Amino acid sequence: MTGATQTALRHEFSSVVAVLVSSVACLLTGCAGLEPPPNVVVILIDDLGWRDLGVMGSAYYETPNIDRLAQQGMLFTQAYANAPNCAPSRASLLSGQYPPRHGVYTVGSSARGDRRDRRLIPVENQTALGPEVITIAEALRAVGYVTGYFGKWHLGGEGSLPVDQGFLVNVAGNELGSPPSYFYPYEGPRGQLLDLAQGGYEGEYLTDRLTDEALRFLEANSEQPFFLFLSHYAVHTPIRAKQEIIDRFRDREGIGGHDNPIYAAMIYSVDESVGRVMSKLEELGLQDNTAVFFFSDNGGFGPVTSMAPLRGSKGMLYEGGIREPLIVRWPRMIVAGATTREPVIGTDLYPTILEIAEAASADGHVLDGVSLMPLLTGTGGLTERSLFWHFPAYLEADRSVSGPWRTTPAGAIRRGNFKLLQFFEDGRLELYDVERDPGEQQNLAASLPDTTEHLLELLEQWRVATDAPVPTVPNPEFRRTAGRDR
Ligand SMILES: [Ca+2]
Repeated sequence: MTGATQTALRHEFSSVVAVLVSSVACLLTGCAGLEPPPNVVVILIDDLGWRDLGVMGSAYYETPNIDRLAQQGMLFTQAYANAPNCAPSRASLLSGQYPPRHGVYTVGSSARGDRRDRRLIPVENQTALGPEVITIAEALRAVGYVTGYFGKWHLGGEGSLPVDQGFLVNVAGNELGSPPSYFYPYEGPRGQLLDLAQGGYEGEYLTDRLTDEALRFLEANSEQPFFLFLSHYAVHTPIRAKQEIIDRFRDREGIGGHDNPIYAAMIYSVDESVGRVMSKLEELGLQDNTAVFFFSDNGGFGPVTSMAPLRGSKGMLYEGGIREPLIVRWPRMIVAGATTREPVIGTDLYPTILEIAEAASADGHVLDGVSLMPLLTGTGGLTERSLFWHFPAYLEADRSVSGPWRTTPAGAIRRGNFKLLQFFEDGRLELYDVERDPGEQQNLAASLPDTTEHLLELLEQWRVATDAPVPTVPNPEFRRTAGRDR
């Protein structure tokens, strides 16, 4: 017997022993150690409002598949986006970091609206997520996951695309924040979704097509751990949907501020997408070993939907601009039908997914969120903490707002039942008990000075710790006029 043969035999013997040991462990523990790593699916909707689902209380929109997802998993009723609009919220979701760390504070320019209405020079904005940022996809790649991105990216073009940030596959993700068209061939004055320019048919709808592409990814990768990020362009403007579904809502009476049949049809198509993803997982036998996250990037668009009783809409740090439906389904670990009121935030997804995949955070990569596994598994709560927002930018009004702004530069903190907003133009403070007063109607800043001061101190400390720039330089072009003074 040669030395090499002896070594080979020794190896064989030790693998036999390993199998025996794990088989005994299997008998004792129910084979947990032998199950393949769980798959992770994130379904991110664009601009879906807090109440835009049946399970969140809409009596107009129809979302049977998403409602079922909630019944089979855990529903978070106080989940927050990291920002009130698309790009920064997405940058935080993918990086696990608050905006001051990655520099994406808003969409496009921070100096939006009429320059004469801006009292301050806003902080410069970064429109792409820097390639040095280690995304959740890169962290999962490091432990062998196949990663696929489908749909809206909005975090930069060439050099900053999903394929530059850990995704092996990218379909239709680019610098665009909304689709040039919702119908094949997805072409309009602002460009085209080139990845989808082939292989479609007349009348094909973008939400359906992205789902087709995502299902193909699931089929192709069902034998190995995968991370699917399905990022629908829906339900962002342009408000366009399939006629046969619009007709379903056409004669239905609106209720609770929900009354737009085209928007309802967009949501309905998103719901069908969720249903098809779940059916495919079941068909592949992966429904129990896949953790599915359903979330949105910011509050609903004021002119088309209502977040009432919450105040505000997309583009504001009031609850209507940042509170989101969040559902997590993972039968292996999560008790079906659970609901939690615990305040959580987009940056919590990164560490939660790391824990699910038994992956580690890269050295030196700061994570601002916490893993939600104790909540999901019912094994405990989260340690008391504060949630923070930093929006040093201007956003012009939409049709749902009077005056020039949805927001002027502002920051916010949520701790316990309280939320403090600070507006940088004049230092104005607003304190709300969002448990008792989710509509943020009663400003308690003057009546609860100790709480106000405490939260302001925590907010300022956080800005120092994250090196968050606050706009302070007056805008020389500012003109106080009757029409514009607010
Ligand atoms: Ca958005």
